[in-house]
Amino acid sequence: MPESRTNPPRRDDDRSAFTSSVAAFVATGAFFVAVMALIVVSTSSGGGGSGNGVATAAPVPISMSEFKISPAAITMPTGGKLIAKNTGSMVHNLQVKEANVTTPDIQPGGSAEMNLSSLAPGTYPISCIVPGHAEAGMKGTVTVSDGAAGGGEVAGAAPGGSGSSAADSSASGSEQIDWAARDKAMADGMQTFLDSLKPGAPPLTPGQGNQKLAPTIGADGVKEFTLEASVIDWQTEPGKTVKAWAYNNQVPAPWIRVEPNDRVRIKFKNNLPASSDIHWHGISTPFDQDGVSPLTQPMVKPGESYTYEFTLPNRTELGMYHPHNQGEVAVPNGMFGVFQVGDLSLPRGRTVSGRAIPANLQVTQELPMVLNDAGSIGLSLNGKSYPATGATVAKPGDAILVNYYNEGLQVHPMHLHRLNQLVVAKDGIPLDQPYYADTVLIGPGERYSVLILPTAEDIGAWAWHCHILTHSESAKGLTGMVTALVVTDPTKPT
Ligand SMILES: [Cu+2]
Repeated sequence: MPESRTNPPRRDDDRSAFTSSVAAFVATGAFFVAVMALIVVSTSSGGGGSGNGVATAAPVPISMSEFKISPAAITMPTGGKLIAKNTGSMVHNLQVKEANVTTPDIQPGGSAEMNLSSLAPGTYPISCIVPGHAEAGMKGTVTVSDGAAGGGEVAGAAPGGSGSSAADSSASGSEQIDWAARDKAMADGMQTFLDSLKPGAPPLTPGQGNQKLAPTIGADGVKEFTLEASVIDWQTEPGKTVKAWAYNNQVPAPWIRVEPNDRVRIKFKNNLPASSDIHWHGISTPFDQDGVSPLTQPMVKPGESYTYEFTLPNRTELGMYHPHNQGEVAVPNGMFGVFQVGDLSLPRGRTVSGRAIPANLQVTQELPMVLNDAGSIGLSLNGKSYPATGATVAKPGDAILVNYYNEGLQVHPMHLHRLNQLVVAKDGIPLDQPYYADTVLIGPGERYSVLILPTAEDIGAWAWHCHILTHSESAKGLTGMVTALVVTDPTKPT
């Protein structure tokens, strides 16, 4: 952003540079809140005719968007119908299991009627059954009343809390958004995040993924790795512990790093409640090692083991490993890891968009950034949600190589403030024409590799987040897919 160039960090003392960075970061948060206000206004106008005097026979409207059902608690008369409207930007559906009714997939802007006349008076769960959407918040209840005519009625707070967003309440017109409370939540979350970045501060949550897994060398010289899958307790953010499906008790799974032409043997033990397998996504394996049961191998049943063995090609590959069997459950729940073969070749000594890349460029840190958005893990970077995402710390002259891996169900435009990202590879394949971008869109299954080259002009704590704003903002402040790049000032003690 050009404006920020006119506002360099102050240099009074070593605290003030940090404080001014913080101010910039907080100001960014305030901007997000303003953007969210606009979103709230625009979605509520699409909320589908509230203030309705619903006649007994008229279908009761309910709207679906990312990722909520509004109202989350709806009341209707016996013998009635719901009309489910998709006011979001993705495909959704709605299921009332007890009535044995599920709408077809509804495109954005579309709607579908649900005849719930089979339901006796009572309260029943409803949800969108597009994988991951219920977990992300698209669930609620329908209460069938045998009294007078029902109608769309908003319960003040949705069960579970996270679904009760400002959009719910503004759609009803019956409740005011507590902006002051939102400001406080934003500020408190930021304080927690910034405190966690102070030197010597303990991590906000126990457990860390992407730990490099050293091979043992078999008697035949093959590099051997052991991966054991099980359900574990995993803390994604302070106060939130989920049931993660994990390899070797970590999310993301261990980072496996090998070299071109290596022969590897991976011993897999399945302690999950479900059958599984391991697919080596983006890695060139022989057909029978591709890990797609029951196409290329038998399913590995709970309690069983299975061994993969293959020789890697003579080139760099940046892949991921995850189950293919029951993948839509297992992967969002945490079963994903980096499988890296060799080092990417970088555009050293080249000039891209007028900016010269040093011929002697050395990568000072290489970071996987694994994206997820569903299942028990939810909106996260490397298995953690803000404020537990931590920050990447660098100094001017460093070269940070970030490999994004999208193991989620949605696209994520990853935006880094101020510093452009030099995109050097797609899916681990070096680009003949590297390019700079401030926002890199990563679809499910994709990998993008970017170089970040901070200079002395870039000192500060820069927000780095998914720019689908509901992936990085909520009524509770910054959330989910948010981290920071902290460029320290080498002339100041830390
Ligand atoms: Cu996103």
